[in-house]
Amino acid sequence: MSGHDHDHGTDPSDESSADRRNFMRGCGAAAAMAVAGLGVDSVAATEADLDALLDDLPDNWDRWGEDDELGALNLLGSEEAFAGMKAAMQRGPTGIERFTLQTPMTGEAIDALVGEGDAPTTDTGDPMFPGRTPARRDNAADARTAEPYPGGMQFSDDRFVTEFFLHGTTHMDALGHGWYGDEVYNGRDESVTAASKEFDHAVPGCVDGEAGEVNETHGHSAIDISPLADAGVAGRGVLLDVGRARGDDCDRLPLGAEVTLEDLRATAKAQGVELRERDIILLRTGSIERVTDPDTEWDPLNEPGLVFSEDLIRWVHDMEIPMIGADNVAVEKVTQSVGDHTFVLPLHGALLRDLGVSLNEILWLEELATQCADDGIYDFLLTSAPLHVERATGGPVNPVVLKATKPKKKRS
Ligand code: UVW
Repeated sequence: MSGHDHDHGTDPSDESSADRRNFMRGCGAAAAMAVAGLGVDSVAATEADLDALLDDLPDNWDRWGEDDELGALNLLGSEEAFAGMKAAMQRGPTGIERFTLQTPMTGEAIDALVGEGDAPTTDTGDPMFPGRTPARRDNAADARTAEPYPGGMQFSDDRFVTEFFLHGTTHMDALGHGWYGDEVYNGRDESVTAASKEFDHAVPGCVDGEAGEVNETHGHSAIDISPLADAGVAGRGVLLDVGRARGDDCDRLPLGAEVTLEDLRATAKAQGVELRERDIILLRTGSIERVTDPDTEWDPLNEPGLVFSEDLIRWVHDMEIPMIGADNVAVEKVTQSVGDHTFVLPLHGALLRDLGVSLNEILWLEELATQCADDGIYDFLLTSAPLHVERATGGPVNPVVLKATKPKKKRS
């Protein structure tokens, strides 16, 4: 089967589908990037380079105590929630609209992966970082099988029948999800990402990246997604629609476009919105919208995204930004040149690991952005919470925005 001539109706028992699934199963982001020519060996930077790059830049380690696992979300308290509510209420009681920001999971897109190094493309519907497989869902009960309970009620039921990567849809990263050197956020040893849990009977697990029966599973013993799930997020969100400010006819940035601090500032200015301390930043590039547009190319390893600069990191720190979300798979551009070196995902190091800033990826921003462009109001109340999955490195999320729109005409 060639690159893109599959459809959602492909028989899952089809041998070639199964092969593709097995090829990608659990191979992980690093392996997928290696296949795509972006492995550690193929780029100039080493671990020491990231240490050197970020050495003089601020961090938030110990700021909220040596046991802290919440990071910059500590900055979202009552006043920040009030700022968000004020933004939602700025045009009075009428016209407040709700927007949800999850990119839909089709539950049918396992055949997206068409060969070594290929990533989900426009016809799959489930965008995610290469190496993670879209999950397929199926009914466990429905009108074909359900037996009525006493009184007559019947139920449908369903579950994922293939692996569901917790980063494989709109999600928040645990602060310990990305690190460099041998320490994760707040100075904990990297071994917290690989804590073992033993079972006295075989359970489904992961053996060398492959699914299999195991007596031991692994997860985070700290800096997992749980603290973020328990705390939740509520604050003043600001949409920075760089896609509209700098983009093409469809208001999307081209593949590979770099988004700088200057772009964020210029976009805020053009939109007439003030960026305030402790704002949650939502960056729209237009990238994820490409996935659902059959006429457009999408490349998860070359999406438009935020790029590193010292000024950006200092600005995020000084502005006490608690969370940055974006409509791409990594918030930042995957590969970035800084000086003589190429870095892969350096902002995960500077923001997630060092500043404890939460990252929220694969957001669906199209409708929110269209409304903002229509009424010129780019700030709102943003609420969100990832699923509480113990020991997990990330959590699926469907954020909710409450946003003022144009005042409704009074009824006569
Ligand atoms: C990677 O791990 C590459 O991305 P994310 O932060 O989406 O989980």
